[in-house]
Formats: sequence, structure tokens, C-alpha cells
Amino acid sequence: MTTETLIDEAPEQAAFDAVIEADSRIEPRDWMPAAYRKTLIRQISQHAHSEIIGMQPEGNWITRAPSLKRKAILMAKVQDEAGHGLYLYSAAQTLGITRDEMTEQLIEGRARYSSIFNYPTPTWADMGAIGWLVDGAAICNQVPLCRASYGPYARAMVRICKEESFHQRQGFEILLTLMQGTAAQRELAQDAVNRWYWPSLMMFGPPDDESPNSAQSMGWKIKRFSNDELRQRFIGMLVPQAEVLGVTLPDPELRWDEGSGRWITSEIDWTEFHEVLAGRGPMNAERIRRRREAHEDGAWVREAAAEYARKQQLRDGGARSLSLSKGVA
Ligand code: BYC
Repeated sequence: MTTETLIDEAPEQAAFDAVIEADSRIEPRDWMPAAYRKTLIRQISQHAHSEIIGMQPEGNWITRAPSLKRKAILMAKVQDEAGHGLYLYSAAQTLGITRDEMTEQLIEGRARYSSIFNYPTPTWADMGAIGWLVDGAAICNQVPLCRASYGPYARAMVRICKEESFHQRQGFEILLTLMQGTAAQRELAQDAVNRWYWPSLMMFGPPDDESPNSAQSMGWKIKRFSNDELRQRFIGMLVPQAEVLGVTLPDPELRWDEGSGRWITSEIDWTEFHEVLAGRGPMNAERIRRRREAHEDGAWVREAAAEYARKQQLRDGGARSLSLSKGVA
């Protein structure tokens, strides 16, 4: 960047800084630093992809839900996730990236999405554990994002968070029902909690001292709390709920430390986290394969929609020129 451009942009930068300082919102047409735009595109598109890939582990159980009621609830939840993906793709589009570009990045395996969706869902109890732990973690992470400095992202998050609380409760209720059932059902619930607990803690991202993006994102008020702060909050939320459920959180070291005012935990297995991020988790390849297949299967829908839009435009254009020739505005 030349000195001249820096000087040229100085008033815009000052206006941007003032909006951030005042806890106000940046909107799509406002000037923003290129790095702020880039960070938002990165985070919002990753978030959108997570919602869309996140439909797969639960979609796996729609045909096998144990009752009609459970099936209807699960279908509604998975549909909500599709909706969240769409709000978020739309928010990202306001920053200048197209939906096609984002889709391409995802199906070619070039985009990140949440590590959590690379684990398998072998039992019905996984639907409970995902709702309770994964949606629970999502709520802790996402409620502060309702105050993110970028308007379209923050507004999308308000709606998403309302739906996430329903998701979390339905997961809790599945686990509660299993825990009040037979010994085999209780075992199923505990096993699912054992498998999802640690990956759900990893959802918050690397520890603060290894999180390259946190400081700048917090400076811009995109993120309001650090990864570790949110992880601590989440553990604090889980402990009393685990007691009500009667499940054990699979960490023998877990305790509240009065002195530091923090939860003490065993070391999180960050090697596992990095392996999953590098594409070597248990389900990475399968998730992308399914996404690519679904995209290819949907080609005819996109073609039909584009053709319909083209015809509508022609018709509207025709009607408009007719009304103009008759002097109707
Ligand atoms: N998985 O500097 P950091 C849902 C990456 S959807 C994968 O701390 P940042 C749900 C990170 O992207 C849940 N990658 O980054 C849906 C960065 O890589 P790049 C999704 C991760 O952005 C359906 C690098 O590690 N929620 O809840 O400051 C059904 C360094 O990290 C992960 C969101 O996306 C991870 N877990 O903080 C049910 C929320 N963690 O891009 C539920 C919005 C970190 O530099 N996102 N990475 O190559 C955020 O709040 C933040 O982006 C994160 C990471 C806290 C995730």
C-alpha cells in the first residue's frame, strides 16, 4: 500500500474506528479495512459451511428415529440448520464473495468447517449428545456474536440463537429420557456423552495463546470473548446440567478452583484437534464426499431455478416496457 492510499483512506479509517469504538454497527455499504472484510468472509463462510455439513451427522438418523414424534422433531432441527446456513451465506455475500465461490471452496475441500462434524453418529443417543453438547457449545459461542460489529452477521445470529436453544433443549430431553430408561439406555447415553464431550470443548478453537485470529477479531468486536473464556463458560453451564441428567462428564480432573475462579480440566488432546483440521478426522472424507454428491444431484434444481428467473425477467421486462410505452411509471 502506498503512502498516498494510506492518506486517502485516513478519514474512512477514522470513521470506521469511531463506529467500532461506539459499539455501533458496520453495514455492507460502509467503508471497512480490507483485513476486516477478509476476516468476516473467513469466519462467516466457515460458520455457514458448518451449519450445512452439520446436517449430515443428524440427517443420518432421520429414517431411524425411534418414533414419529422424534422423527418430526429431528427433521425440523435439520431443516433449521439448512436455514442457518442460508442466512449466513447471505450475510457473507454482502461482503463481496459469491455463493458459488463459497460452495466451490467447500466441495473442493479448501474451506474449513467446524471440527465437531467429523465424528460419526453410531447410536440414537448421539442425537441427544449433539443437541445437549454441540448445540450447547454453539449457544455459548454464538450469543456474543449477536453483538458482533458487522450488522448482517449480528442480525443473522439473533435468529439462529433462538433456534439453537430449542435444539439444545431437545438434545437434553433425549438424554433425560434415555437416562430414565433401562440400564442399557443409560449406558447408551453415557457412551455418547463420553464420545462428544471432548470434541465439543474443541469447538471453541485452540487455546488463547495459540489462537492467531483472536486478538484482532476482539479488537474489531467481531469476537467478544476469547476461545478459553467461552470454553470455561460452557463447562460451567454443563456441570449442573450433567447432575440433573445423571451423566458423568468424562474428565476425572474436572473441578472448580475457588482461588483462580476457573474450572480445572485435564489437558485437551490438541493433537486430535489438529488432525481433524488437517482433514484426517474419522468422517472428514465422507462429509465432503456427501456434500459434493448432494451438490451434483441438485444441479437440475439450480438450472430450473435459473431458467425460471430468466423467464420471469423477460416477462417483467416485457411488461415494464409495455407500461412505459403507455406512459405508466
Ligand atoms: N473447527 O485463531 P482461531 C453449529 C480454525 S455450527 C475447525 O482461534 P477464530 C451447529 C480457525 O478457523 C458451529 N476449525 O480462529 C451446526 C482458524 O483457521 P483459519 C460453527 C477451527 O476464527 C449444526 C484456526 O483454527 N460455529 O454450531 O478467531 C448443528 C485458528 O483459530 C475450529 C462457528 O463457526 C474448529 N472448532 O476462532 C449443530 C462460530 N476452531 O481460518 C450445531 C463462529 C478454530 O485461520 N466462529 N478453527 O485457517 C467462531 O466463533 C470462530 O471462528 C472460532 C475460531 C471460535 C470457531
